[in-house]
Amino acid sequence: MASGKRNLEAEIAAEAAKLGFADCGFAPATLGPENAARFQQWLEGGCHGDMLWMEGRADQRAEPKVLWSDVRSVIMLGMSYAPGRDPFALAEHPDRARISVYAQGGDYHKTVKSALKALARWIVEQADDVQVKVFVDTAPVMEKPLAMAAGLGWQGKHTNLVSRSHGSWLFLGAVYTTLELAPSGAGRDRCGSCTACQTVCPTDAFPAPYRLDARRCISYLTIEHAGPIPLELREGIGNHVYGCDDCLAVCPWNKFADAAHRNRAFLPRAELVAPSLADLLALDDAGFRALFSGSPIKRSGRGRMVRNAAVAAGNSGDAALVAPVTALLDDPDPVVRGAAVWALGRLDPARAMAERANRAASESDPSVQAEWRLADAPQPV
Ligand code: B12
Ligand code: SF4
Ligand code: SF4
Repeated sequence: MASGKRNLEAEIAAEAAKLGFADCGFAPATLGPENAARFQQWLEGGCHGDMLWMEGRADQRAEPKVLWSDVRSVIMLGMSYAPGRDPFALAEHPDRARISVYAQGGDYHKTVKSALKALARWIVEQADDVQVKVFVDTAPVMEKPLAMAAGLGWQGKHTNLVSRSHGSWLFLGAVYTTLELAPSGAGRDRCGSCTACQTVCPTDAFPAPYRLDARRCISYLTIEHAGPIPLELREGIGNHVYGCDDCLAVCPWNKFADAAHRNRAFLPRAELVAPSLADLLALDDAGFRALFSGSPIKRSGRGRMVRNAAVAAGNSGDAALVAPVTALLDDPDPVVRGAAVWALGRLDPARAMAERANRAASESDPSVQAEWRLADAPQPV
């Protein structure tokens, strides 16, 4: 170690860069009452839908010191997943499924977590009695406001962190530590008069800039939400089958993002770039597990993916999908059967009527019965 006073912040940032992080900053271990009040308002408005885990430990989520009283500083890390392709490229190919950029490669939870752990190990070796805890995504930690406080960028009107160097394409991770580190200074909002993310949203999920109603967000509907997708939002989903990037992808700050900075773990897997809806509709459990092994999609299960593919098929206007959708009318999962009824009503109303005569009376699940009743008044694409 060189003699003289150490610049531990610079050393940590250099170590983070070696571990594959694109950015690193330091924040005081507090988010303050304004953040807590906004978060509380969001919960009280029901914007979290059925993500009830957002309510549990809300006080710890809103304030780092409530989660861990010994924390003195927060180190925020960003890892780039900047895409090499236009995320809108498949919007005009309704027979193909759009998988959001973040889910086309390896699972970021694993990649970011293992890099955070390596950084934490390095930090505890630098001084006596230093304690650290690492978090990515699933812990009660508000990563976006913390990243803004640590100077990684600002929370854009789409609510995600925007970086001047990496646009909207950073995964975030946090290291809470007992070390006193000099804060980097908070990021400044550079959205200005831009409203691109607000107007592009296909399901109108922003009641106001900087505020997202997750219940209307395609990311929530296709990944987090377990039951039937609300009828009025199905059309807006288009051919998105897992997550959505539309509000991120239109952000003008992405022009500074370079796919060369993308961590290699997030290179897209060829079979997840433009999968055909017909193939996804035909997935059984084993096929689902094989296709999505090592991907974050695996966690959501086959039923949700096939439900989403059926909704996308209903939006496709593609007569070739009538057969695979019809096959799903006998699926053991009622959520899949229900989505298939809706899709068939859109793709081939006459066939839907014929199938209804054969099946509606013997259907035992109330949600699927409701879909058959709706199929009475089909809305062709
Ligand atoms: C719950 C969650 C979701 C939910 C809700 C999203 C949301 N906006 O809250 C759903 C399932 C919809 C979702 C979707 C996505 N998510 Co998500 N999600 C989370 C999670 C677990 C918690 C987020 C949270 O705390 N929400 C609560 C709300 C209230 O917090 P907030 O958005 O910060 O709200 C603040 C603003 O509204 C602000 N505010 C209100 N009014 C005003 C006014 C002004 C002027 C200002 C400045 C601020 C402001 O105050 C609120 C409190 O601070 C985080 C991981 C984590 N632990 O932080 C990942 C996380 C936010 N998700 C992430 C990603 C990548 C996504 C998707 C892009 C995935 C995809 N492609 O489908 C989409 C993006 C959708 C979108 N536009 O947000 C990344 C974002 C990285 C980044 N650069 O910001 C995170 C950080 C995960 C990670 N570790 O990388 N997600
Ligand atoms: S992720 Fe898609 S659906 Fe969700 S807010 Fe952004 S544009 Fe809207
Ligand atoms: S699209 Fe425009 S308004 Fe939305 S986050 Fe980016 S700069 Fe801000």
